[in-house]
Amino acid sequence: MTNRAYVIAGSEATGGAGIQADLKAFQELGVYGVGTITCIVSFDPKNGWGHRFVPVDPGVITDQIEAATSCHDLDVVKIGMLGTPDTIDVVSEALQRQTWRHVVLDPVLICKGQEPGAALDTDKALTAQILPLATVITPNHFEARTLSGMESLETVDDLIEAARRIHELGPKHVVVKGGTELPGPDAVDVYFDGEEATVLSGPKIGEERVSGAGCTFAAAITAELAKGAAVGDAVRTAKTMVRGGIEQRLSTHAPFASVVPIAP
Ligand code: PXL
Repeated sequence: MTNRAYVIAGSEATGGAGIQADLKAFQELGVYGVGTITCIVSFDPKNGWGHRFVPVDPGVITDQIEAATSCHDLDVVKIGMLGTPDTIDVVSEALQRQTWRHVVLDPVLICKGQEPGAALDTDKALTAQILPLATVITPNHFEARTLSGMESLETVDDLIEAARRIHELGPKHVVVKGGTELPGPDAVDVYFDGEEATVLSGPKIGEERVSGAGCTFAAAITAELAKGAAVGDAVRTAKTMVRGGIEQRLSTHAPFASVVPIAP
């Protein structure tokens, strides 16, 4: 296991999403994972599993990044949940201290249980400071609508148009995930590489939302890129992995199941 992959993301205390899912996916795909924690999310079982969110002190985030990047030669990084404008400031600054072969951005705007628009300043900072550094971005339906400025995404052509618009914001490779939100029997993703749009589709596995699927998808892309895969191939492997992970999902005492990252 000589390839190393890096993730800067939040901790999610149930183990289903966040950096816990990322590091499992890295391990499954045979890369050595290095992680920096930006924030701690603990769903509250006494309060409808609502979000409890604590940001890590920006200085401590900087220290973690310093330790990770000084200890290892890292050239592929996944960015997951950042959570506050202060965190975005320090992560953006740290990313610009070295060159990266790939920065994979999972633009986590809100998590399950959060109100849309709850964090508008964070969304704006992410778009202004992190998006231009990303080489690959993996927005879900909601994030694609927000980032593209499109009112609704109902068809595959809408997903393609959203991917084109997000591409114009900086990232060379855009994967828009239709997920369960797009009407129809299939889960459809669109991969746009700046020239060509490729539609990746497979039957939906129920309509239930599964925690950690998006995290695992971007983490799997990151791991494959760390091993030297081309972006299109990495995206296809990630889709297969998430599909298997949803099929084998873990039911929990929370109102959502957890994806189980398993190498395809
Ligand atoms: O699934 C998005 C996500 C990412 N990262 C963390 C989270 C969540 C959703 O709950 O808590 C830390």
